[in-house]
Amino acid sequence: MKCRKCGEKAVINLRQHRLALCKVHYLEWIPRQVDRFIHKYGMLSQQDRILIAVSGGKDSLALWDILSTLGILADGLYIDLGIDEGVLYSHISRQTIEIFADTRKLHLHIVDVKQEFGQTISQMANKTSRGKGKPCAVCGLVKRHIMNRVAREKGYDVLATGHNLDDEAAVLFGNTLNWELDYLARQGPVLEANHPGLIRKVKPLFRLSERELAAYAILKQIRYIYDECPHAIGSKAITYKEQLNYLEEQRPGAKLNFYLSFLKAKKKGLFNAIDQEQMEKLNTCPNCGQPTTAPGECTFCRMVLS
Ligand code: Q46
Ligand code: ZN
Ligand code: ZN
Repeated sequence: MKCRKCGEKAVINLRQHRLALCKVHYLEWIPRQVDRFIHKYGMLSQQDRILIAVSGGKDSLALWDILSTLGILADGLYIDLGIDEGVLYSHISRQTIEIFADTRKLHLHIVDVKQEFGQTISQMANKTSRGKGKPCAVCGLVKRHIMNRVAREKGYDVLATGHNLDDEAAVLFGNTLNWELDYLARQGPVLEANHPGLIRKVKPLFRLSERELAAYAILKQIRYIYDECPHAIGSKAITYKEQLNYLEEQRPGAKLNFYLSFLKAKKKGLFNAIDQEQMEKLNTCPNCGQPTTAPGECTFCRMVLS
């Protein structure tokens, strides 16, 4: 297989784009694609102060690398969840990110959950009956709270995350299977801050697949943590990804089509009524200033500060 641009040996064949590229042209193609998506979906503007949520995995580090390649300055935020039972997941992730930021002279904020709140994610989860042994719901809540808080306190305009097409299509698949209208209304590559306690969120990699990003990270020699969080094992998201991969094999482009068709329907106003309803239901937590659906303290404040 030859590179379509220069005729050299191709390192990757992108079936859905009918495009084979060599290393040099692939490493040029990815940032150009991301630049195109940033403009097409109005994700970032020149004056924006950008914060990237980095986990140590290939996607968020590839995003940081790609934005730097495009000359877009962004600072990083790593949340140390203290998930170090068995495998040293948080410890290794943190080291990986610190090395990445140091060698490239990038600015990194670190929030250590245990230090800040006196308990790790697992300890918080164990306090709730639903979270025992399954810390993901609590973890999601804590991460969202910290991201919004840090972004607001430190004066950032936008938070960028490394969600890729596989992540987004899997979430959409799950939400569609259960017709979770509230979640569907809130899903998308650009989430405007519809409350003063929230930061605007963007996902510049949402049209690139896991495979495309892994190839980019490896060819660019980015050192990232290969292991997923141990709590991700056996999750629904992984099952949905497997199902979608099967579909993609039969019909290249199926994942992207699924997601882009959803965005089209959304643009036509399919979820406008739910959006409006959600906005009207929003209250402000008197303690942290972030939005909450029920009046009074938000779930985070009730759980962590009690
Ligand atoms: S980090 Fe947290 Fe994920 Fe680990 S505990 Fe679950 S939610 S799986 S993205
Ligand atoms: Zn080439
Ligand atoms: Zn609160």
